[in-house]
Amino acid sequence: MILDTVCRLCSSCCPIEAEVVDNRLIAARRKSFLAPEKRLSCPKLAAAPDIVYSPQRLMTPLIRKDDGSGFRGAGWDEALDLVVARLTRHREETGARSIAWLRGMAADWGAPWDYPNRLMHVFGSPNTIGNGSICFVARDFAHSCTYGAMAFPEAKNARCILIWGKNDGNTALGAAESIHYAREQGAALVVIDPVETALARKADIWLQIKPGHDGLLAMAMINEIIAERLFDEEFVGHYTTGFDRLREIAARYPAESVAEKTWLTVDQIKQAARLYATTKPASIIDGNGLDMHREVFDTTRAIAMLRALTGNLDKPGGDVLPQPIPVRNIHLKDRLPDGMAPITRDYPLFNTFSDTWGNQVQGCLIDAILEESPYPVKMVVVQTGNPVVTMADSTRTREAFTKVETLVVIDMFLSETAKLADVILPAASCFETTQLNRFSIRNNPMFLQNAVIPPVGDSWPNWRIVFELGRRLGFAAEFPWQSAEEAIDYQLEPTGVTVEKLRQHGNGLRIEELRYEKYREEPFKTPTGKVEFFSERLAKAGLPGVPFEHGLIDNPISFADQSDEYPMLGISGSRDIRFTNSQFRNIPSLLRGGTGCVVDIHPDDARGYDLTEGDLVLIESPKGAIEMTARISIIVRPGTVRIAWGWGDYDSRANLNTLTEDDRRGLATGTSTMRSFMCRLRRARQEE
Ligand SMILES: Nc1nc2c(c(=O)[nH]1)N[C@H]1C(S)=C(S)[C@@H](COP(=O)(O)OP(=O)(O)OC[C@H]3O[C@@H](n4cnc5c(=O)[nH]c(N)nc54)[C@H](O)[C@@H]3O)O[C@H]1N2
Ligand SMILES: Nc1nc2c(c(=O)[nH]1)N[C@H]1C(S)=C(S)[C@@H](COP(=O)(O)OP(=O)(O)OC[C@H]3O[C@@H](n4cnc5c(=O)[nH]c(N)nc54)[C@H](O)[C@@H]3O)O[C@H]1N2
Ligand code: SF4
Ligand SMILES: [Mo]
Repeated sequence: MILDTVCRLCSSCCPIEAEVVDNRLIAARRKSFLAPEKRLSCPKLAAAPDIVYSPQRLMTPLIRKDDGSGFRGAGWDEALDLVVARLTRHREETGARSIAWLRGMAADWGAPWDYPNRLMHVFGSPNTIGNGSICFVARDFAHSCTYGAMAFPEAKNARCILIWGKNDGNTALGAAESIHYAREQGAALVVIDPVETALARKADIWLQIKPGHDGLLAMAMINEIIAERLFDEEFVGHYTTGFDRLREIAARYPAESVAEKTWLTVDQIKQAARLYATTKPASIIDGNGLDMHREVFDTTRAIAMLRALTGNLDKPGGDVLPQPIPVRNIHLKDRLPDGMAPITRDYPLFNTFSDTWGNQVQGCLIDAILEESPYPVKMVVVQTGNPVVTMADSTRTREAFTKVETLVVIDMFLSETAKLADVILPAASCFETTQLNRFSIRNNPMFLQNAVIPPVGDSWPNWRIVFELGRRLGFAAEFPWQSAEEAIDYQLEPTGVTVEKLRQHGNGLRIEELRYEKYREEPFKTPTGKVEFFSERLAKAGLPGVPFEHGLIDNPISFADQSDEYPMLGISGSRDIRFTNSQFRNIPSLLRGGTGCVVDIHPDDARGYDLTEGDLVLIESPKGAIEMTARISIIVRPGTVRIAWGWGDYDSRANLNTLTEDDRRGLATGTSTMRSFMCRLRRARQEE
């Protein structure tokens, strides 16, 4: 049997066809607009049966033994009753807000995120915390502050594509297919990346930027486009506000003064700006290479402004504004007691820019556990995340998850985080779960993530765990649903669509015609109804009204730059097409002997540090040290190393986040320095 669903083995959410025989997943294939011979195939999806039926899957709930020596198996009743008892006890002792629910990215960045929010709100805690400050949500906030929503690059129809800190060939295959297609139709390609990726090799212009300095480049490009009058006067005149302020601030960042700081040449910067501004339509694909820097918010605001300046916003082949699905908000946030602030209260605009995305600055959870600031957190439920490996400053994060009085982890595997838990609840995989994911509701058309096989072992889908906890806590009225379908239908009611109908439209259901240039009929969803080059709201909150109007927030010598003691810049990457973040190193068909757990070092640096290919290298930052095998390579510049990401579950000595810091955070989004940071190298020992 062939069934339609959406893959959630990574956040790309590819629509797929699953082949199922006797309720067993046999194989799965991505759908694509390209002819079969041109389609990109995904090794993770090819390994889906190995993942789903891995002997390491957690099959029953596990409870830590009384003497602390490992876990014992338990039934769901016992495990859930224990979780409810702990929730109740901590609420009695230190208040409901001392309980937090921490969400990772995998599998269910969707409507099911709404379920824990609903549960926590009726329970009385504002602390459902996502990881958006380091993933794309900080960027989404920047787009939203500028023109009211996150724009989607329509690269397939673009004549010029700027890929800025994104590596779609490894991380988003649908987008990569669009880029290849546009390229075949003759589109120009500019890639801005400190690493020579496969896309960089194909580019007309590749800007090998100094890591973390994209904001300066964006401001210099804005300046060039304004100074040379290459902007779209009609669009800027009618649909934007704050142009003069932007012109004034951008003039402080001419290419001539920015080139050296960004490791680029004046010509390169001007050429890229001109090519982008004069080739229409053009789209900008911005990515996670811009995230995880403290300046992410201003950098990606400046990039958002480039789209508007050039009039590429909401045009075919440009960057299109979404037509979101009007689902019901089921968060019940009004049930929280008045004035109860979340632990992320220092980031009020980021907490509230979206009606349903909620609180994102994960680091605040660590402060609350370790320093009881702004107030203590005593119990954490981790759902679909592996914070001990994926959050900044792993040493501090591990300390917090060791200290917290009760830790519950909902996962498919025994991750490094799960190993610290008091209770582990086994989760069903994305192929065993029907849900609305974010991808399916952020824009038309809608797709259903459909359970194509039953849950493996005695695992439960995330939704069922949350609903059942809700009922056991006395909230049967708020969680009346006995199935995912019932809950989704309730949420979809305002749209007139049902799960049944979505199942009949496995290739997507559009509930509104595709429209471009919507701003001609309706205002942008910003306070002024215009694209905001200057934001009054941000200025009132003490943030720069125009990006970088207060200069760079970092002083030159900080954790994010080279220093005498730590002369190298470490780059967190690459995302390997075989793995998602910390996942799948336990799948032998994907692991292939650990290949890929390497640090890329330029030959000049290798000579300087007396390192050769295959050496085990000690990489040190002011926060800690890790070990990784050297690969000598010219894909990085001298002075920078690229360190493989996500290997902390496989080998804790290779956990990149041992090197990163969370001491200083971006003012708007609480983002810490995890993408590029100071470090130094030393030979650990010669490999045999
Ligand atoms: N230094 C550095 N740090 C980073 C990054 C980086 O590039 N460099 N990337 C950052 C980014 S962008 C992100 S999004 C985060 C990711 O951070 P996390 O979300 O913590 O990362 P994952 O490794 O994807 O962990 C997901 C966990 O969810 C489990 N899981 C998978 N599917 C399901 C499911 O259906 N239900 C349940 N309950 N569990 C499931 C997996 O087994 C895994 O243990 O890491 C961030 N941290
Ligand atoms: N295979 C696979 N797919 C994934 C994931 C995965 O782990 N594996 N994770 C998923 C998640 S959670 C996310 S958020 C997305 C992320 O997917 P992407 O946005 O593609 O992120 P990365 O591949 O981490 O980094 C993109 C590029 O940014 C570059 N870069 C690094 N630092 C800088 C910088 O300072 N400036 C610029 N301009 N570029 C820089 C890197 O060299 C890299 O080529 O992928 C999702 N898809
Ligand atoms: S890129 Fe691969 S793992 Fe990610 S959603 Fe698509 S098919 Fe799944
Ligand atoms: Mo992410």
